[in-house]
Amino acid sequence: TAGADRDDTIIFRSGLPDIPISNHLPLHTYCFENLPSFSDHRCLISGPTGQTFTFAETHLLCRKTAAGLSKLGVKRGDVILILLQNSPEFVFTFMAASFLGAATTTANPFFTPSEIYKQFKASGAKLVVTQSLYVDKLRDVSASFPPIGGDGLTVITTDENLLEGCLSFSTLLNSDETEIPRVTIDQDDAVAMPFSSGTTGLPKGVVLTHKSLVSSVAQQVDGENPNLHLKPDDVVLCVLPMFHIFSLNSVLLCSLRAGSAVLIMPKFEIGAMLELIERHKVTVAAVVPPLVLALAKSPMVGKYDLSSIRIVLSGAAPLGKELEQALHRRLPHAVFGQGYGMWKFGPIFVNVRLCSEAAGGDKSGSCGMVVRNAELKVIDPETGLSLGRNKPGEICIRGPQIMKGYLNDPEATASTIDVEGWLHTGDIGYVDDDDEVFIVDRMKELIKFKGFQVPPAELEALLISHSSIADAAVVPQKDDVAEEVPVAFVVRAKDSDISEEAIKEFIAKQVVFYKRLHRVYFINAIPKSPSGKILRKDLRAKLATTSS
Ligand code: 4UU
Repeated sequence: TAGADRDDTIIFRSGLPDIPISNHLPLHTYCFENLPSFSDHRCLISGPTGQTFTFAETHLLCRKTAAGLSKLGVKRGDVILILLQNSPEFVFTFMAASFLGAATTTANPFFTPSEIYKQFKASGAKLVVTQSLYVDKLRDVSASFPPIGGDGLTVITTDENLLEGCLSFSTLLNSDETEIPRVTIDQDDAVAMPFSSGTTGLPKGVVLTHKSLVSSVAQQVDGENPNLHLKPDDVVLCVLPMFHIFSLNSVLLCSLRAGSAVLIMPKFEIGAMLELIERHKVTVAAVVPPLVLALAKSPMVGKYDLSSIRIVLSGAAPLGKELEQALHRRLPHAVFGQGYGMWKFGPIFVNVRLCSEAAGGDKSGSCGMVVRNAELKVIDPETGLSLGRNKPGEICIRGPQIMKGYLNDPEATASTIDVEGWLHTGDIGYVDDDDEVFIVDRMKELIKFKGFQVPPAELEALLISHSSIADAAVVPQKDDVAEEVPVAFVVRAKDSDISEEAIKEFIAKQVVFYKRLHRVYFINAIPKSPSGKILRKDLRAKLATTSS
C-alpha cells in the first residue's frame, strides 16, 4: 500500500507504451512460455565442451533437477546456495528451484570460506550446489559449515570428481521429472536471493520474487520494439558470471524467454572468447567496461571474424565515450547499448536508441531510456524534491520489477524503498531532453571494481578488527583498468608501526581478489561528521591531491 506522491513530482516514463506483463506466472512458467515455438532450437551451448542442449532438453533437465532436489527434501520457501562458475548445471539448478517454489542465493566461487559462510548463514540455505574444486572452502576451519554428508550439509557437485560425503549432480539429472510435487507458487515468493551491498553497510540479502524477475525480463524483451530485441536466431555470449544480476537476468533469463541460444563460458580468457565468438557466430555480446577495453585493445581481435556481432551491451559500470568509440571502430556493424542496473531491480535503462530496431541517433555515454512499465524520478539529495530535465540528482525507480526488500531487515528496506514505493538507487544522474539517462556520480558508499561490488563497510570492519589499527575508512580510487580500486585510510593504534604491506596482506587473506586494498594511506584521524559518519567526500578529495 504505497502512499501518494506530492502533486509536483516530476515522473519520467518510457516513450514506448506500457505492455501487459504476465507477472502472475511463476518465473519458470513465464521463461518457458514460448518454448513450443522453438523447442528444437539450441538453448544452451557449453563453450569448453561444445555440448548443446535444445530448449526442450533444457526444460526437461530443469524439471529432472527439480524432481531430484525435491527428493532431497527441497521444498517451497527453501534456499539453495549456488557456488558455480557459468555452466549448464547453474541454469538447471536455478530454474529447478523456481519449479519447487524455492529460491537460490548465488555466490562467487572465488569468495573466501568466511565470505561464503556469511552468505550461507544469512540466507538460511539448506543445500549447496558446487564444483569439487570448491568443496574444501566448505570444510575450511575459518568458517563453521556443518560437516558434509549424512545428517549434515547436503553438497552436490557438478563434475566427475566425486568427493566423500558429496552427491553427484548426475543423480539429479537422472530423476523422474513426473515426480515434481505440485506446488502453489505465489508471485510474491522469493526466487532469487542475491547478496548485495545497500547504500551503506554490509552486504544484505536482496529478496527478488517471481513477480520482480518476470517483470524485469518482460520490460527488456517483451512487446513491440523491446529495449533489448533478442530473437530466436540470436546467439548470446554469456561470459559474465551468472552469479551476477547482469548475466543472470539480461543474458540468461531474457534469452530463455526470447528463444535465443546462450553460449556459456565459465571464465574470461580473451583468446578462447574470440575463438568461440567466431565459431558459434555470436550475435549479442553482453560485456562490462573492462571487457570492452580488452576487445578494443587486444591485438588478437584482428585475427578473428567477429562480424556476426550485431549488439554489444555494456553495463554494471560507467562506459566512457572514448572506449565505446574505440570498440565501435573494431566492430563497425554492431550497435552499442548500455544497460544500467542493480541487483535490486535488474536493469532500469537499456539504450533503446541503440539497441532497438527503431534505432536512431548515437549518444555515447548515455545509459539509455527507462524501461516500460516503470517510473523514474530524480531527486535533490538534500531536499528530496523532484527535479526536471538536465538537473543531476538521485535516481529513484518505481515499478513491478523492484525487490520485495532486504531479507529480515525491515529497517534497511524502509531506508531504500520509501512509502510511495520509490527505490532510491544511491546513484546520481539526470534525464536529458531526449529522455536519455546519464549516470554521473554515486552518492552511496559502494566501490565498483570491474563492475564487482566492494562494500567499504566490510573492509572497514575487518581493518578495525586488527589490534594495530585504531580507525579506518575505505574509499574508491580511480583506476584505468578496473575503473575503481579500494584504498584505505588508516589510523595506526598507539605505538604501532604496522606497515602498508602488512595491512594489505591482512585483508587479502580474508576477501575475494577484487576486494583487496590497492593502497593504504596513514592518517592521524578519519574525518567524520558530528553524527560519526565518515566524510568520504573529504577523503576522496584528499586522494585526488595525494595520489601519484
Ligand atoms: C554507471 O551492476 C549491476 C547490474 C548491472 C546491470 C544489470 C542488467 C547492467 C545491465 C543490465 O542489463 O548491479 P550491482 O547491484 O552489482 O551494482 C549496481 C550499481 C549501480 O547502482 C551503479 O552505481 O552499479 C553501478 N552501475 C552503473 N554505473 C550499474 N550499471 C551502470 C552503468 N553506468 N551502466
